[in-house]
Parts: sequence; structure tokens; C-alpha cells
Amino acid sequence: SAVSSGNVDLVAAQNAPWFPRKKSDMDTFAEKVMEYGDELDADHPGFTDPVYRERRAEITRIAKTYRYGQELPRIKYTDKEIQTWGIVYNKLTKMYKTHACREHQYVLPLLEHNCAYAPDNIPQIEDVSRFMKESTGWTLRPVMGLLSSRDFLNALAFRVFHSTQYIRHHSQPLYTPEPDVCHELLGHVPLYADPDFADFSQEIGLASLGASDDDVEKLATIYWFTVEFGLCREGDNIKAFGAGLLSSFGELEYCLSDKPQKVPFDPKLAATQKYPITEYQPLYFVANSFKEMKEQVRDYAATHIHRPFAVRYNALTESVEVLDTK
Ligand code: HBI
Ligand code: FE
Repeated sequence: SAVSSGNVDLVAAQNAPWFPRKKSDMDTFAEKVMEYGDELDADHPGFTDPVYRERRAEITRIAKTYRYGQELPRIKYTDKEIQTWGIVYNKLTKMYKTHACREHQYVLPLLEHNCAYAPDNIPQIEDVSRFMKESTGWTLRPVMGLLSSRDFLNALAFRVFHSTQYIRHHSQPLYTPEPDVCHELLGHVPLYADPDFADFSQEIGLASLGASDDDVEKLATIYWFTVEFGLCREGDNIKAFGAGLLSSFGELEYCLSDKPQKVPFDPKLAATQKYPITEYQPLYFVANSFKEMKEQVRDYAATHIHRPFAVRYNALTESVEVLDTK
């Protein structure tokens, strides 16, 4: 079968939606944010605070001009921002001992030791990204705000996670309507240092390359019920591994209570399951292990996602190869 990579296009892939072939191709995402960035909705806690809005604009401008290969921008956080981080950090880390999955609990002390995670310091994504790279080959990229599902998921194929660098408004330290540095660094990052979770997440990304809009939507929903709101089984217990849970004081408590419904993880069911975005989830999927989740998503993609070509990630060239399957 014919193989192409880099700039060489395979005929079968030419009619599919565009997707990045190499890491620098993701530079084109930088200005394509869907929401927020430096514009806030009227119900955002920082909407009427001009100082906060100017700060957001400053941090998102830096993300906008970042290009692949550069050192990740370092932000000099203010005392007020560090104070907000500290409140979130202390509250959440206390709960992790009983509520977080074992992989998250294993990695957090390593981040404290290697990347200066602490109640009085907001870690820099350059330091965090270097640690992730050494652990699993994942890296971070700064982003202005929400990307489209397609762009965001496509990046996962390259083991790249887009991370915001601004922090929620100080008036509501335990609430944010959008991803912020607390959500990324406390919720997402620890799991990306786990080899099985790292592979699982890349599997979703690979499945999204050149997929139809309908399939991207389904993969985004699988992502929602795993990477954001996933629970997992640990012996007789259930623990949280989703970043949306691990960065939300209230929902972390609620998700392990007997109030929500919990069903075994099945990507085919998760792909089309409806969910609310502004309330706690009424339903969670419970995975057996990250290894099994990876196999499940790979099988799901093989049977349910139809593309006239296959993709393979070449870790040496950090690029995606397109293979003819016709
Ligand atoms: N963009 N920057 C950013 N961060 C996310 O977590 C994110 C996103 N775009 C879409 C998205 N998450 C999910 O809702 C899924 O669509 C993948
Ligand atoms: Fe997230």
C-alpha cells in the first residue's frame, strides 16, 4: 500500500477534511478560537472587571503569536492570580486523596517536585511540557481559548495538548465556565504523564484525522465522557480521572456519591449519549482501565469510523503517515 507523509498528499486523503500532517501544521489553529479568547460572555465572572479583561487580552495575545518550536511563553503571574490558584490548589489536593484515581495521585507529587506545583506558585507550561515529554512524549501548546472539536482532537494525534494560561476570575475561585490554568494543570496534566492514558488519548486524536463532521462530534462526546468526566474502577471502588471532575470541587464530591447514574464505559454508547454542559452530569461512564479504554476506542474507530485511508503516527519524525486502504 502507498505511504505518504509530510507534504505529499495521497489521493484518497485529498477529499477528506484537512488535517495536520506535522506538528508545525498546528500553527494554523492559533487564531481559530471559537469562544472567549479575550472576549468574555456577559455571564462570565470577569465580564465587568476591566483589569481582568486587559490581563486576559495580554495572555491570549501571547498564545496567538506562539509558533511551533519556540520555548513556551512564561507568564509572570500576579499575587492576586497566585492567591486564586492557591485556594483552588489547597481545596482540590485535599480531595484527591479520596476521590482521584491512583495514576493522578502518583503523578501529582512528581509535578510538585519537578515542575514547582505548589499552593503559592502557578507552574509554567514550559516546565510542565518538558516533564510530560520525558514521561510520555506529550507536550503542551498555548492556546487563546476554545478550539473547534476537530482542531482540538486532531492535535491529540500528535500527543499535543492545547493549554490555556490565564486563570479564572478571583471573585469566584471555585467556578469557571471555561478551561483555565487550574483546569489544565491540575485536571489534565497529571494523566498525560501516565503511559496508558497517554496512548488512549492519542487514539481518539488519530481517529479524528480527516473524519467526517459527524464522526468528529462522536469522538468529541467520547472525549467528554472519558478525558473530561470519566470515572474508573479500582478494585471495589470507583474513582475520578476526568479533568472536568478533578478541577471542580463540587462535582468531584457529587460524582462519587449515589446521586448520578454510573454505567460501564462503552464507546459506542458514549459516542451518542446526550449531556448537559452547565450542570453536573446525570450520568457517568466507568472504565475498567486506561489500557482497556485504549483498546475499546481503537476497536470503535476501526468499526465505526469510515475513511478511505488509514493513518499512522511516526514518533521519529513526529508526523502522520497516510496509508492507502482501498
Ligand atoms: N479547546 N482549548 C480547548 N480546550 C478544550 O478542552 C477543548 C477545546 N475545544 C473543544 C473541546 N475541548 C471539547 O469540547 C471537545 O470538543 C473535544
Ligand atoms: Fe478540559
